[in-house]
Amino acid sequence: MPIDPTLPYDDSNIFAKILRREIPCNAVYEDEHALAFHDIAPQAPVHILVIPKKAYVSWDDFSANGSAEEIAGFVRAVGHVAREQGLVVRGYRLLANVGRNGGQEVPHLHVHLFGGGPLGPMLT
Ligand code: DGP
Repeated sequence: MPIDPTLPYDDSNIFAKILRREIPCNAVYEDEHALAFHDIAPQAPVHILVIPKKAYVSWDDFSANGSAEEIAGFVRAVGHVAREQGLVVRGYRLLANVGRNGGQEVPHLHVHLFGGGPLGPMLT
């Protein structure tokens, strides 16, 4: 069920639990700003989710309320993961679903990183 992005942050969401290490994830990268891990239901040969360490509901929340340092650190982390995964030469796709029309299911900002092969017109 897509989320209502106007609701306050709910720290019982699944990615908050992953950040608190209450449930496991298959992590590929972590730094002070971001955690990256494999999507549980991959839609491409490489399908990684990159999430900020701090509590932001969505891209809208993060872009409005994140500090310049957090935003820069997060954007750099996404690029770093793509390079580390060897996706740059053949290319990749980034996607952030926001709210109901965007189809966002988990109310903690996440950027989908797709790659590893030709991608169809739409994913997730
Ligand atoms: P979105 O529709 O943009 O909110 O995508 C949520 C994604 O999160 C979806 O591709 C599946 C993934 N996902 C949901 N629960 C878990 C989980 O417990 N672990 C991992 N690794 N991914 C999850």
